[in-house]
Amino acid sequence: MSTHTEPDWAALKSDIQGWGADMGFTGMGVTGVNTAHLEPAVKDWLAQGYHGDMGYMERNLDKRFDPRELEPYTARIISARMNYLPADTQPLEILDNPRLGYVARYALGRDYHKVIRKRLAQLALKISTATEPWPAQSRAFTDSAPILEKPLGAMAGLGWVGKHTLLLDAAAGSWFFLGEIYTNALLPIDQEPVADQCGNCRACMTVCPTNAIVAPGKLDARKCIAYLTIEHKGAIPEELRPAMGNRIFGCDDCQLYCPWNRDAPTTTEPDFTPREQIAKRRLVDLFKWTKTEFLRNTEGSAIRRISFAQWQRNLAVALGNGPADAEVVRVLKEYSQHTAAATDADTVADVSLVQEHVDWALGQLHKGG
Ligand code: B12
Ligand code: SF4
Repeated sequence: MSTHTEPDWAALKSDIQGWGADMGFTGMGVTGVNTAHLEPAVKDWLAQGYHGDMGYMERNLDKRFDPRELEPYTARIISARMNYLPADTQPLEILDNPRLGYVARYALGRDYHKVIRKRLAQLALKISTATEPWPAQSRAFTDSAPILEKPLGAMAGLGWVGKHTLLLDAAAGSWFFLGEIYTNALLPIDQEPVADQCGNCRACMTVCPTNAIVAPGKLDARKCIAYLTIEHKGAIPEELRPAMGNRIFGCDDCQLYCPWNRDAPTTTEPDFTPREQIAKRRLVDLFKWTKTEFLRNTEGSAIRRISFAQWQRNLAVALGNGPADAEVVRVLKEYSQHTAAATDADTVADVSLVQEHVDWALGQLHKGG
């Protein structure tokens, strides 16, 4: 039995929502820990092999299905969203220009993992202070633990899971990140789930360049360009390369063509301001970057989640999908010459990965022009 006076949970919840808004969160809801009903759909997804080589998706399933396995004190989950779409970045214009590299809108500014986790941790601290001497325990997450963030967000009333599998809201669209606070604070739960409003629309499914959305709400990640360019470490299957176009880090098509995103709010978060050296650059210039330039230009960005070899691999595919400009052909050919200098085992493996994609690109350009 607790010896401490119970805080006023309803008042605390409204305070948390106010603090969260001040910190830049654009929506917040509270849900309980009953997530066992998600187990069959996730297990089915894994059984189909849709996760590809994201081995971490198979691990810690007990924690994914029961938040208390991750943090035993958890009684409530606060789900929060933060908008990331920068204003005026002309995504369709970039996608239409095969000489430019398209980077997913979420990765144009500072890495959201750092931004969101830090703020949610500050919020968790505020909760502890506000409930004293009641012994609050909380922990903040964003994309950093075995958590089913989208279904939790849906349970907390932040939207519905669209056919593209992302969380979506009529007013907020889908250009937002999700993060959570697991807590023992007994905040009132948001009971009202948001109704699915996709209706008969299949825009995301038909526009997907690689047909990765195999059924409504079911994504074969192995075909998704976000997976191929970010998560996948090895060679990109040849049959998928042409459909990747100029997408060099992630993909947004299923969101760009979603009617609910037509008037979606843009971000006001200074940390998500696009970096000039990434936002609208010629592929050939990006391919010319040395490893040192890559590390410097992507410091603190989500792009640092991929290696330099993956970066060059993605660029080689995009160059192969573009026009056969003399400069492009020359730069690709030069790559083959300088790689002969590689000696240590890791570098040799990286170089042979990139080289294979460079050879493919040269073959494509030769065919085309
Ligand atoms: C693995 C992963 C990926 C993988 C696989 C994507 C996927 N759909 O699962 C890849 C690399 C492809 C990926 C891509 C992207 N990702 Co991602 N990803 C994740 C991660 C780490 C886990 C997601 C997961 O558990 N997948 C497993 C499958 C089984 O789960 P599921 O899709 O949620 O749906 C299943 C169940 O939830 C259930 N279900 C639940 N509700 C409903 C409702 C209906 C109607 C139905 C039918 C089923 C259903 O059925 C599904 C089984 O098929 C999360 C972070 C996290 N920890 O949650 C971020 C996360 C989902 N990604 C995010 C983002 C932004 C992206 C990209 C937009 C990035 C980009 N621009 O390149 C793309 C979008 C591609 C897409 N259409 O999904 C955001 C999404 C925010 C939002 N608004 O929803 C998250 C939440 C990260 C974050 N913290 O903000 N991602
Ligand atoms: S992110 Fe791109 S490749 Fe992946 S499901 Fe959406 S449209 Fe298809």
